[in-house]
Amino acid sequence: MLTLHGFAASNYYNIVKYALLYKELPFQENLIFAGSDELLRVSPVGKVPAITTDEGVTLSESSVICDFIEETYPAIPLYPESATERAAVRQIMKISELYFELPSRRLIPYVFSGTNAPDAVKEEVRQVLTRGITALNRLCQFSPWIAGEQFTMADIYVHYVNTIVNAFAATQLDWDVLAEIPGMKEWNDKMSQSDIAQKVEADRLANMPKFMQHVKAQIQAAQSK
Ligand SMILES: N[C@@H](CCC(=O)N[C@@H](CS)C(=O)NCC(=O)O)C(=O)O
Repeated sequence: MLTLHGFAASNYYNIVKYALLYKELPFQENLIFAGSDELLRVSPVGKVPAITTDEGVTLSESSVICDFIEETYPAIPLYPESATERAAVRQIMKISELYFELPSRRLIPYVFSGTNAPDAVKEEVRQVLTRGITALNRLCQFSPWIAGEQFTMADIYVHYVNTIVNAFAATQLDWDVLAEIPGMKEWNDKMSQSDIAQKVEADRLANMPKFMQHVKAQIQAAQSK
């Protein structure tokens, strides 16, 4: 059986978890936080998520895992059939990761330590997000799904990217980033109502206290060095 390694408070973990649930694949979850030797054994850079396949192979990087799951278990598809349309789906995923998720993620340490990000960092984040907004405004269709008529991996990916944009960029920058893309908020709300999204969210909330304890311990360890 597939094993999904990581923790439910992670948005990247939840992308893969959602895809596995959507495809109705049996899998077990192995709770590991970042910074552990156990995680390094399954994820070469020590990041969540990672999976162990049925053959015992370990894989990391959410988009790589998404591709592997699709290619290995195509019965319930999450990508269109045509190569061009598949590339369009991956384009949305990649742009949301590079220009939405990663800049927003830069603000996480400030939120966790209860400090305000320096203006220069905020400005840099704002500029990258602005490029993301322009690109996603061109690419997202919301008709009714993000890449068109078919529900795809891009719907899952961007939904969990948006959790980071909302939780960190929107709060630190006092900027309703998603509102800059007409249709994004309505689509995002619709996404959060599915049974799978609700299960993933319930698991995330259940994992939060343990995760915050882990973050606190890491901050204390760093301060005592
Ligand atoms: N590019 C990676 C990013 C994964 C990632 O940043 N995961 C976070 C948890 S949400 C993590 O493991 N952070 C620990 C660290 O940066 O050391 C992916 O797509 O899987």
